[in-house]
Amino acid sequence: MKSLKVGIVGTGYAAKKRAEAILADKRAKLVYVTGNSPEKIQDFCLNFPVTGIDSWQQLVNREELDLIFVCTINRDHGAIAGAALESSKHVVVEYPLALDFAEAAAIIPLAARTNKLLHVEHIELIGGLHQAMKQYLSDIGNVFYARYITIAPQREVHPSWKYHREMFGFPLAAALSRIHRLTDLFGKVETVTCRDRYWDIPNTDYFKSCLCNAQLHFCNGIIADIIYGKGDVFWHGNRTFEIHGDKGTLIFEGQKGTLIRDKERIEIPVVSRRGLFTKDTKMVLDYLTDNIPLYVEPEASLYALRVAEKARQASETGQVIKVITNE
Ligand code: NAP
Ligand code: BLA
Repeated sequence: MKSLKVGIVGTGYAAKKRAEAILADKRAKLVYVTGNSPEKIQDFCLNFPVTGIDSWQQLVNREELDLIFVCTINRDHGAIAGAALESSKHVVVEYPLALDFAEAAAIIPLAARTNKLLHVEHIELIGGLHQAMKQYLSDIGNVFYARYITIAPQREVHPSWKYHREMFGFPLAAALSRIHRLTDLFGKVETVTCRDRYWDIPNTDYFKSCLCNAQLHFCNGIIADIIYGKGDVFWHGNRTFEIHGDKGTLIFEGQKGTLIRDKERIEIPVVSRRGLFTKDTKMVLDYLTDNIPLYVEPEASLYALRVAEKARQASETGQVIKVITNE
């Protein structure tokens, strides 16, 4: 069987993981890569057997390519994914599909029109923590409250896209997995409130820290808090996901999971976060070669993005914002 010819946009962590996975799989062949700085493109080509190209506009129009991985900064996802679909390529894009909801919503029909795959990666769904949450959810009775905190202290913040308003985007659209984990578990959202705060680097679009705190009110009555923070104002990291039910509580702190019921405290093993890009890449190739369904549809990602957009509106206005699903 002919192997799928692959191009990658990006040279960072996600791009490297994709390249490793493609090189290890006979069903695909890594052909081209492009990125931001010429030095990083060159480094990438020294580390992997691949040809460098100057720009993503050139890469997405290469006749011979079948499949494009979009692994660059959030600001550019929508434009690149859209152009690649227009050029009749299968597209895999790291979340978010686009930072803007309307832009993302316009890309999904392009895939149907060209009869190509559009896969928005959501590795958090195939990770150990989420799988364990799903497995044990029925052990805690009726869920009424959830809280997901990710705080990442950084001692010296250098200007980078992850600390830039436009390139990173609104934190809950950028770090979309925070909302997506919750919508995957609890369904549709009725209303959202949110507050955010930035510690800006004066006279630039860069910041040194940010904090974003949203509360989602689900249609089934569940309340969920999302707390996202990073940067040099934080002195203690925290990655805690807890779900409270009327029969018990599930708490995951880092990789350590516990189910608490009556006097019981049951330890829940969680497999490591490593290997998820490899798993995602394999599932994409399973789909393209054997039609095996993928684990997530772009519409689910788009819904999370809608909630993120409403959270952004809530933080701008200080109001409770309705998430209307039939807009
Ligand atoms: P990364 O390691 O920082 O790589 C970022 C890439 O974007 C590099 O190729 C970098 O090139 C390029 N870039 C930086 N600034 C740019 C600019 N101003 N204009 C154009 N390109 C620029 O980031 P990453 O972790 O691979 O993340 C890539 C994407 O994957 C992001 O959308 C992220 O949200 C998503 N994602 C990542 C993970 C993860 O585990 N890392 C998980 C889920 C989703 P230079 O170095 O040459 O500047
Ligand atoms: C998500 N990780 C992300 C994202 C970025 C990074 C930019 C997307 C935005 C977000 O959801 O926050 C970047 N993650 C990093 C960096 C480190 C890190 C620079 O852990 C530095 C160590 N990602 C990795 C590594 C692992 C990893 C080394 O770079 C695991 C060993 C996993 N990152 C990982 C997972 C997600 C993610 C599983 C999905 C988010 C989630 O779990 O909710």
